[in-house]
Amino acid sequence: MLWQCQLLVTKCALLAAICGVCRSLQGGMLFPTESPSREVKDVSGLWRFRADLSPERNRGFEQQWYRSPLAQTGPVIDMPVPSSYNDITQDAKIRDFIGWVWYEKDVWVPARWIQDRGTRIVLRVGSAHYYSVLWVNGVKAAEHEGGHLPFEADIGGVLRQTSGNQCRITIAVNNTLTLETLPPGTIQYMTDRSRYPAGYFVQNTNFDFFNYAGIHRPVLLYTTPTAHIDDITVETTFSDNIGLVSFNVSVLGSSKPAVKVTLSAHDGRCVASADGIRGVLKVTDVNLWWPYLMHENPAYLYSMEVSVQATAEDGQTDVYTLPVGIRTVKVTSTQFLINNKPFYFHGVNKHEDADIRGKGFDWPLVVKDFNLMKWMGVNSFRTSHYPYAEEILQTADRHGIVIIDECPGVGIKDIRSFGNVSLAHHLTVMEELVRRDKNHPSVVMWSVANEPASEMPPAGFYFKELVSHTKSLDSSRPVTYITDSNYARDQGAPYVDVICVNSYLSWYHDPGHTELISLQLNTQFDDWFGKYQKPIIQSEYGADAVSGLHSDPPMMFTEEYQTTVLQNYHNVFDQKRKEFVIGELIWNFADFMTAQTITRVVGNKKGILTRQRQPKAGAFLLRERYWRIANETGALPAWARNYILFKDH
Ligand code: GCB
Repeated sequence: MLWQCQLLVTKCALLAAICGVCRSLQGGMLFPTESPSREVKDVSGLWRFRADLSPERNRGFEQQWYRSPLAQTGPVIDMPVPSSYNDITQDAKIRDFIGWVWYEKDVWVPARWIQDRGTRIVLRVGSAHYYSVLWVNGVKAAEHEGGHLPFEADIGGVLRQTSGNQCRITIAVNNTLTLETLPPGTIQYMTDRSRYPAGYFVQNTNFDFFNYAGIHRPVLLYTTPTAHIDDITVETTFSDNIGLVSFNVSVLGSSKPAVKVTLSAHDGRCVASADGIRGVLKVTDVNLWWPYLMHENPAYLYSMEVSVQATAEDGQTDVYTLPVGIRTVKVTSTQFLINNKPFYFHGVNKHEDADIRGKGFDWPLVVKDFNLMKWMGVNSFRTSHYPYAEEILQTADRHGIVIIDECPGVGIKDIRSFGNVSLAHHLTVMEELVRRDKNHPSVVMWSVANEPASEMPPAGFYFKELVSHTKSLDSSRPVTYITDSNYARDQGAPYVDVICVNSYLSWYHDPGHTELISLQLNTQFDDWFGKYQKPIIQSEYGADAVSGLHSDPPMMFTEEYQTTVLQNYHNVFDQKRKEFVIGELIWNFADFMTAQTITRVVGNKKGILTRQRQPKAGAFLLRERYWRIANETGALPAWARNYILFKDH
């Protein structure tokens, strides 16, 4: 209670106190890139850090820690950004901390940015978990709710009015979850004084990953001219060999901007151009964006340069270049079509998760993961259970890996989380997600939640609203939410385009009895298809395997048991993919950290790779299977045919 109140009180106080020279941005969410008119300065790196360990966790606000350098109000430690803070120290209090933590960094802002009044200076946080407040030189600049999406603030005004080039950035981040946050959680105070000391509380959640917190993605300073491109929306289609790219450009700071849009091919050749804030570009002999292993030349990206010339008085020009993949997505009652060809998801579920850095963005990890996925013949993944870093989606665009883009609606199990406040927040998060990710060709479907308690009556209304709102934001992609095979009386499934089902046969049900998988999985598929006549993805299945643990005949937790479960599922998939099953996503790509419970041995071990990305037996099984499936479709590029046979293992 105290926690929720404090969070809300702080929120109201902040809203009231938003200062005149800074404003939090409501418009587009273009990824900051450099161009002739834009500069980017990465201010990630080492920051100063303090967890507010006071009993109410609000000493920082009472003492206004943002007003002076953090080191003046108490001890500070080094904290890398981006990274979760939890696993950085040797202190269990920091690992398990709940409440406000404070980050601070001094950065130099180039003098010309400040001197030139025509330059907008924006501070952008890629993501911070969960609730954030941002100050610049002690002046409040932004606040943001939600742990997996970016937020930014125009800080030019405050820089010009305060101390000039050197600027002190302070960010307070609170990981407290409530019934209305996404994901939801509750704080439980333990009142039995014979067992718990005064004030003792725990955070309860209904999701199965560690609630890592901190500044998880890069912090960037970037500039634009004051008259600038705020947002770009593209939608693509094609007919015969003509590609069509409709675009819509939103410009701020200029009443009558002259907008020019040019589309260039890989070799730099301009293939289409148009004037105006909206229009359609026609590309003859189009190179479509194809998924990995579906075409000789997958992941073709055009470059769309948008150039905005403001009115004569200010004379500014802003330029932004967006990669554009031309492709279509359609769903029939039994198929998922990309560019009108059936697409079968042979993929993985992932987590943003690794040793030491937790959920902190890390390029070596991203590149390693894409190399592993391509090695295994993975053509798709789901961003279970929250939006991933934009850099990951960009990498997927460039490699042709298809994405089901999921919002953080995971663990919605309490009936009180189906209320109006939660729904309003969920809709806002979907808006932020679609605004951020709408232009990625790799993103082919929105997932609005994972395993909500969809049997509860309010779930029907809740998901009808969510799905229809998401469709109103983006009509070009199907919408789903992930259902649990147990929820036979699912209230939300009628509204989605694709049924995604999670099941753990012979694991959570009938543990040890892999001989039942075939019967039960057939029943599962026939029931869902019989009821809704919509294509089905097995969006999770798997079994824990502690790497190096063996037993034959297989026993639970061994590598042999994991492969046996997989094989039994695969036999059924091979029948049902001839009918209406359009994909299989293993749970999980890699082992990952969870809260400490009696069912988790230092985390969830359902990875086919260890947390350090070393393959278990299941990875080799899956690799053979995925390459074989890709081979069978007949669309495999020449270089990859018989890859499995000739490639060194
Ligand atoms: C699920 C959840 C996932 C869990 C997984 C498991 O159904 O969607 O978050 O980690 O099961 O291993 O229990």
